Amino acid sequence: MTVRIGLIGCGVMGTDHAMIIGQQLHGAELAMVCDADASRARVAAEQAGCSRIEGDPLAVINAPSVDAVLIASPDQTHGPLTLACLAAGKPVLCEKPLSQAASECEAIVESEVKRGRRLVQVGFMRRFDPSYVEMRQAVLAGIIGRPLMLHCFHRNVAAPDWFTGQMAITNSAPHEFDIARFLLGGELVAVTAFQPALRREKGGVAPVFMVCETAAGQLVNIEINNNAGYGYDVRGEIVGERGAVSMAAPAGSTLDLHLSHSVAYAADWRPRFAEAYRRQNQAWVNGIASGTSAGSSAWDGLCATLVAEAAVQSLQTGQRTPIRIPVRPGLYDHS
Ligand code: ISE
Repeated sequence: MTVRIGLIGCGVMGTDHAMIIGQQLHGAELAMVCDADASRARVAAEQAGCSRIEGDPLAVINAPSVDAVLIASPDQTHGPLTLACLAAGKPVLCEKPLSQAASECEAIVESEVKRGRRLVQVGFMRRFDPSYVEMRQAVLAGIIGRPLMLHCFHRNVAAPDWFTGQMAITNSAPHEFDIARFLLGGELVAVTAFQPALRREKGGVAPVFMVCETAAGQLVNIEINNNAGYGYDVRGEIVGERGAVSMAAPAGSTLDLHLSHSVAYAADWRPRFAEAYRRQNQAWVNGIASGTSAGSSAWDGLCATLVAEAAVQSLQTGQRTPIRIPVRPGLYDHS
């Protein structure tokens, strides 16, 4: 079976997904591409040998020639388009976040529970990153003892001037919210968010620093720094009662020159997590072909958005803010 994929959104991530589908996946093809800008759609489609361009996302979702949908359009469209995929009975891989509003995530969960099977995978690709997988395996094997703390850095080179601390939480930080749940195997139940003072002339968004507490009494600190300046740098370390396990970022080479030894940073998340995206998308396609599901579910998407909403509230109030996670439906017990 070749899974015929409809792609919605041809910005930075959509274009990258088109390349992955066309050049790296087995058992899938790009059947239709949609973007409001037809020229962007054509560029993305050409990377995958696709000739079907569409301007209406619902036409893609409901097309008989499309078996599954990949949503890579702007964040605020993710919820409604995912609901439209469920209404059409089509498997969907939705880029993170599932929605910026927990209420939309809840509607998606409710729709899936009524249907009685998972159709939604959320694009938290770090669960497929080899380094994070090894860290999770170390926790499951008990190698470092009971995990006590998780330290997370998430640094981008630069963000546009309109990028805000709230966006750092709702757009960038969901990766850490989801990977913390994946690595520690539990829920986040409270969050306190801070920002350091920047020199006025510096401009741009200041880093956001969060301390999350888990239901098991562990601590997770998360630095989101969208204007780090030096490189795309994501790090993680789990500290246990007997040891620690840290992420090892992939490096193609090291350079020895002028009395220095160096490793280059990626410019952004696409090269840094290229293998994670490939594995995530291949797992999605394999799941569709075999009638199973993979990766982060709509429930995981809801939990990440609930954490984000609480973190935004904490940043606004300066208070420690509880995260109210509802009872998980049985549909998601083993996903
Ligand atoms: C972007 O959407 C991503 O998913 C990247 O992983 C993250 O580093 C970046 O900050 C987000 O804007």
